[in-house]
Amino acid sequence: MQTKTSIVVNSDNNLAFAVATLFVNLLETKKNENFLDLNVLVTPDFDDEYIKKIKSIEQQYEGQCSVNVIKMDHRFDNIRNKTGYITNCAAYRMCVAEMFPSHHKMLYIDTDVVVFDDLYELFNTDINGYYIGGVFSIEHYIYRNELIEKLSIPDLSQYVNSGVLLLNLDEIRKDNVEAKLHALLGSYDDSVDQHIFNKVCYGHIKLLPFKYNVFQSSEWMYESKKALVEMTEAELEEVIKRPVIYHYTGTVKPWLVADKKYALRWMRYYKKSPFATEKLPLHFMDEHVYLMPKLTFWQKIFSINLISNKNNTKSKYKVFLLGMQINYRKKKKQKQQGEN
Ligand SMILES: [Mn+2]
Repeated sequence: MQTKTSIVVNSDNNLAFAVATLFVNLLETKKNENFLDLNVLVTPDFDDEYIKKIKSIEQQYEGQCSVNVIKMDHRFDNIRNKTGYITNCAAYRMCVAEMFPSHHKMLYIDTDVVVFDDLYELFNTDINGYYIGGVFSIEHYIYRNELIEKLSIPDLSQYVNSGVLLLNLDEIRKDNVEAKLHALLGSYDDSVDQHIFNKVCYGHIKLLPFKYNVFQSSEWMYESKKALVEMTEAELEEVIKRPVIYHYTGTVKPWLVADKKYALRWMRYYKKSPFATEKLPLHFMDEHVYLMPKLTFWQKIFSINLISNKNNTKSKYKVFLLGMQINYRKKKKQKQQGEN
């Protein structure tokens, strides 16, 4: 049976390569019978060359997907945004019902993710009676008292991360939810869209399994098992061993830091994307850093490094044990030969 999954992302010029990488990632991990309806809402100044490149994925994976790039108008250019790291186009996910009038349902995904499995099961989740589906943000639970007050909501039991949102567009249209979301833009210094979604949609949010949005910034909670306060052992195991969407929440992205978890997997999809021949626009990714082999256990304990001086005229070996340099040279003979 053929299935169809509708996905929407957003982007400005800086992250065009990440859109293409995500689309390739989705196409490489999808089941054969699942057709992908891929859409991206972009800033009004989005480069035409980038549009061509992103559209070319349709030919690259012929018959498996459709790719639409839609330019937004200027209405969000000047919204108040004090976050410093979230861009204004984050607000575009508040326009999906408006921009796709013939769709009933859509899956919004951030571009700072790595996807490990077909997403039809997630897309097909029953969200009748809800505006949105999302994954509970365990790290926000730490600030629950502050947040409950700030957002004036009864509790934080359904506070979701807005990087993966299953949007019930029929329900959103029926209650004019997008106008309510827009009205609150600029209200919070530490968030562009996430607080607003959680405030406006409170009581209409369906919690989705944790594996659909595993947070990089919550790694410490998974590792220390503090996450068990909010999830079961089985859910935690799924998050660690079988994530479906791994999300680089925070400022560290796989195109910036090569040794981050799953960053090489991200790089593999980037290399298959139409942006592979370009230098990454942000220039933070040093090719040799990501090609550098991981040190083995024994290499970490014992290593011999060739050290050159500045002008490369002299080089010598240094031996390290447990990261400390070992001085292996014999003591210099006291008598100075041939000097006098
Ligand atoms: Mn994100």
